[in-house]
Amino acid sequence: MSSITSTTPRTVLDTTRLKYLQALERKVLWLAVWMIHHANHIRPKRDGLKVGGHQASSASVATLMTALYFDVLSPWDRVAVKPHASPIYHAIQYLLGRQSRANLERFRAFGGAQAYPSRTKDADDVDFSTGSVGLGVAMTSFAALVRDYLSLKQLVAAPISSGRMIALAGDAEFDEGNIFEALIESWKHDVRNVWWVIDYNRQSLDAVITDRFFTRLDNVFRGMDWRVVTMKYGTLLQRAFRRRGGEALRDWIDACPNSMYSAFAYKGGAAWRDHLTRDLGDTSGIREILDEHDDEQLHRLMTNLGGHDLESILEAFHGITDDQPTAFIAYTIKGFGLPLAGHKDNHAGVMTPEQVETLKRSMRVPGGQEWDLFTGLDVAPDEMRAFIESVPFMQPGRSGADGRRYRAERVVVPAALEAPTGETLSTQAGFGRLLADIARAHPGLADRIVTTSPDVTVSTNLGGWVNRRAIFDAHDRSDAFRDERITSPQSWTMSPRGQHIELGIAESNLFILLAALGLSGPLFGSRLLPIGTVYDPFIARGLDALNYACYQDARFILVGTPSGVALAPEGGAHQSVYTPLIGMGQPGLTAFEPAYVDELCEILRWSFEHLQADEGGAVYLRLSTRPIAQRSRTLTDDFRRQILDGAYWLVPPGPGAELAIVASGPVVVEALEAHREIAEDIPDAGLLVVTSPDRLHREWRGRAAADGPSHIEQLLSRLSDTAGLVTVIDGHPATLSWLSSVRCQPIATLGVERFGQSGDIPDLYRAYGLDADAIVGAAARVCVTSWRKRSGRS
Ligand SMILES: Cc1ncc(C[n+]2csc(CCOP(=O)(O)OP(=O)(O)O)c2C)c(N)n1
Ligand SMILES: [Mg+2]
Repeated sequence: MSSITSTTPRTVLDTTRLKYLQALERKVLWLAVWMIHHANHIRPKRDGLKVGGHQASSASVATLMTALYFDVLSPWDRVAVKPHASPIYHAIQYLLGRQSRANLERFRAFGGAQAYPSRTKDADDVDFSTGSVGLGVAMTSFAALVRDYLSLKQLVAAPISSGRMIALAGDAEFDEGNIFEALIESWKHDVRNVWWVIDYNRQSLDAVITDRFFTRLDNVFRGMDWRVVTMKYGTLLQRAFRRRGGEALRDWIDACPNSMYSAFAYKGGAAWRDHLTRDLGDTSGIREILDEHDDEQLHRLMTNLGGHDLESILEAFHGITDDQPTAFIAYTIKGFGLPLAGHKDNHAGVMTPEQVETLKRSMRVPGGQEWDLFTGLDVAPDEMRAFIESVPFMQPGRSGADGRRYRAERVVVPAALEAPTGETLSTQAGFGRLLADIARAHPGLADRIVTTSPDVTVSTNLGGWVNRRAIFDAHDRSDAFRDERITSPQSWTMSPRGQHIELGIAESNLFILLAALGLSGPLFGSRLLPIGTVYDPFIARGLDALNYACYQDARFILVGTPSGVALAPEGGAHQSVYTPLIGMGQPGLTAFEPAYVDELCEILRWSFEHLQADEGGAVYLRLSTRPIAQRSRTLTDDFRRQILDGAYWLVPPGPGAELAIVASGPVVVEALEAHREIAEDIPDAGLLVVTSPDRLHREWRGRAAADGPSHIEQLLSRLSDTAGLVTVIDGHPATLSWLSSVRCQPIATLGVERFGQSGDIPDLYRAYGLDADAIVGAAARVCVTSWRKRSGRS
């Protein structure tokens, strides 16, 4: 166990408080173990699956989390708890009176306490969901950035503005690169008041972690101007080190490989004695230490690491009085205090009923009182109750009506936005103009918009907005190019008043920042309307973080642009193919792909409403760089509704028509061209524009028969029963292929399934079968099928 320098400051601890906390530490561990045991061995099972629940990972952080929740945290601090410590979190909330026994009895069952702490599915006020390792850790640094953004604009005040954002991280989470991306970004933004408490048990899921890694990590933190506080040894070991022979004992532990130390921690006292006698038996003082401790005491001494020693932990936490970001490296043992301790396979290990029985006896919990809050403690229940009521975390002022969640005021959204004019415009350019117009014409709305982009601000058309609303920075910085009178269309003034957060190229950071910005209302009581722009294909780079943001019900607008193969000459991996399917498949996200800018205008206006609705969510706009001729038309209320519902007839079909072309996005140009050709033979053919395959599909699937036909059923009912459909999208054809099931109609689906060629649009659309010829050809084929169906031939 190689050493990292300890910088723990010392403060005096109140011994009575320590007594309560030590009792709670035992109770928290017991309840977590029992919760998992109950789920695995007592609750009836119906499907033969192991329930699981991470007893070893839980035991690892029982002391750290007891210290945090019962002593250190203020009501304004926010915590991302290590995913596999969920049982400890629930046990603590149960003790605090914020979780029910019924939910604990249903741990990992439908509707009960969740396997991984969940903001949306748990009842006990989880601040940040965790589960996909690494993301919760990064979330705290972005939440701190959002807190600072709000506070520098005086949208929140103390004490909310001084709340710490704390991650309780597993050590293997630091194998995830996204943490380091977040670390760099938070350094660039000079983020303050973040703590990362690392449960350094030197084990991951499969194995014991390599020895040398954490000495490196220490340097990484320091390089980013973080303070590093290492809690390596507890008070028992520190006392032993001060004795004769203590120095040698310390060196022995420091030199002990992680895997050996873990193995001894599993085997217990006799193993420690054997090896210490063999290696240090002749060293003066060691024999006395060994003789004074029986096997059990020796085991307790040798496993007395900082992360299991309340005194050391409290000293370390309370020793921090400034806002410098701080990493606490807490040495722990996975499974500490349980028979699973230290075993390399303990991650998924669940204690046997016999082992739980033994633990129960040692916890002095009589049969039938396993869920009891105060049984078996050295403190009288009344005293403990009073102590719990007095802990800082439980003091009044904790957020809004729903426990720790605020209900932020709504931002008023205008009834209509004015669509930018121009004969030829891409949806991306239209978006840029719309935002710049909002900045000018709708200050109330604009003040709450915050934009962000991973180094593609200019190329996603946010330039006009940034020129008006400036870049956010904790400090005032002028634009050197402007000061030097160098001509540029972009003004990059930076100040705390700025409303665009510029990120480095790391899409994962974009989505975690959107998650944090999109929760600013419930987390900090002040609503923001975040918009993030990214090249559409690179959504895939941050997909898990996008999923993470949506799972937490964060509210934001994601703009994917350029999209499709229509960015033509760029080619290669800049082309996006299956993002429409992501838009349809991602829960919590509503996807649109407008063809025309007036559609986008209404969709964007609606999105600002949707972000604020109780049953709302996040929005994804897939926009194109392809300039197309705009239509001059008036948006009636009914037309707007249809745009939002997901489709409208651009060219209505004649009654009972036998063919319709269905187009989504700017490929409507080819659809119109093909439609003109087809109309010579089939004059009543229709052309349907799909603005949102996602909303159209969802409403169709979710609609009860009693509620009448869905929007798409109504639209398609204008066609004959046997009419053929030709769908076309600059994206994966499966996006629209489901349309054939709505009325069991023959269909031909055009779209992109390969990618990577540079070219111009005519060449690429020909190569991928999206041009007018391809549409006409598909129409001919589908008409034959349709005719066969009509005439009863197969
Ligand atoms: C992104 C992701 N990949 C894989 C997993 C599966 N997994 C769960 S826990 C774990 C190891 C965690 O080790 P550590 O963070 O050290 O936690 P410990 O249980 O040791 O406290 C892995 C790989 C996951 N949850 N998330
Ligand atoms: Mg670990």
